[in-house]
Amino acid sequence: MAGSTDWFRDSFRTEYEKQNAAIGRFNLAIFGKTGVGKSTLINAIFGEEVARTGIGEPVTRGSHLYLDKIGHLGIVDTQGLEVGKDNKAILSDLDKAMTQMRRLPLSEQIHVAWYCLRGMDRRFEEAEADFIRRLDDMGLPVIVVLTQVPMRNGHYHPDAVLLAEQIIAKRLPIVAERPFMTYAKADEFAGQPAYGLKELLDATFRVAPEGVHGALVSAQEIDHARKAQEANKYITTAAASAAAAAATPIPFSSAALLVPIQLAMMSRIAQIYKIKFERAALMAIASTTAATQLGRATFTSLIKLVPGAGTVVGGVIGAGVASTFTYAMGQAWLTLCERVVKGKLGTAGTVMDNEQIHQVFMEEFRKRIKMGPKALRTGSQPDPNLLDSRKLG
Ligand SMILES: Nc1nc2c(ncn2[C@@H]2O[C@H](COP(=O)(O)OP(=O)(O)O)[C@@H](O)[C@H]2O)c(=O)[nH]1
Ligand SMILES: [Mg+2]
Repeated sequence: MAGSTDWFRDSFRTEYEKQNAAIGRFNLAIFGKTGVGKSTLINAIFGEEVARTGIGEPVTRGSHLYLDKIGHLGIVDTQGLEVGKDNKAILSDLDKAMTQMRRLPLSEQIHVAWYCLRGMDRRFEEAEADFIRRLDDMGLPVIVVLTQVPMRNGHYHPDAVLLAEQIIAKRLPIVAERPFMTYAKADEFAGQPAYGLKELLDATFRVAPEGVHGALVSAQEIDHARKAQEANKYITTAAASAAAAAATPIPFSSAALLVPIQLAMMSRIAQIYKIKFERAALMAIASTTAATQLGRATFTSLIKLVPGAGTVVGGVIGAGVASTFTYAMGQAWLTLCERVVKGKLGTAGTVMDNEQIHQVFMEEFRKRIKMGPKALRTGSQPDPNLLDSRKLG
């Protein structure tokens, strides 16, 4: 039945859009001369897609600063102005932009600045120190990044160490009071692996406002543990919401009331893993629809698999079942998203891939409902028994 799939897609889209807005955007300003490796660095941390997009739009009318929005990431870059040559113009444009942005929501402001220098390049000039001090004056946390620094046997190239020492000696208002050494793209010929990216990302997290951490978790592609942690946070929230919904004094007789909660959770997780709507929708349909029932969404009927669900009189769901059901859905979906992103599963859409997606999802789902409330009680999961007794009381 095409109808039920359409209904599913529409509901999923609504939740996906809501979550998209809720996650917001992390905006990074990046400075450094042409060729130091800014684009390479951005690509290494935020993915290839960033490079393929356009130059963005001026942050304010007539500004030489451009904001390029790529999902939950915003990159503020200079266009037609060169750091070093045009510092005055850049800082004046930035000052104007920062003042205007102060009145906007957090996601529309600039949160962190990376000031990039090639580790092997040259001396650190006083003009650069001034530039950095001005960024700090404007309220921007500044991270100094030394790019393309060769490293061997745990030692950085001595030229880069000298440069770093020069910078440290200036006692600038920079994050960690020192530059971050990086090599963004492995050089196979030189046998130089990439390094320093995780440290740079961690430092960025430390100084980025709490309110955009979720956006930064989604935007970055190198720290999967952070993604899983963020996803688990939302599964916990959704399981608690489901339990609360089931525990309200007005009894309901359908699992359908849990659907918006679960769709919100699934869209949130999909976006944490940068899975676009079209793909996520295909995955969700394939997950919850058996190939043998082509086109017939079984999203709500999965609840019958939860122990205890079948015995409830009149189909009224208890808080424990609602919570276990949602928790299992979330964990199965998380596993699926992780595998898809790591390229361990094909793309949804073909019969073969749909079958595989369905199998992975169901296997994980069954595993989680068996662990059920017991798994929920340990750790920080909501206690379904507690919520159950609240319902009875
Ligand atoms: N192997 C390697 N090449 C790099 C690295 N960083 C930059 N490059 C190269 O240096 C050149 C300039 O880098 P790019 O990122 O375009 O500099 P941008 O002008 O600051 O954006 C390109 O050819 C990059 O491939 C790096 O970490 N490793
Ligand atoms: Mg570039």
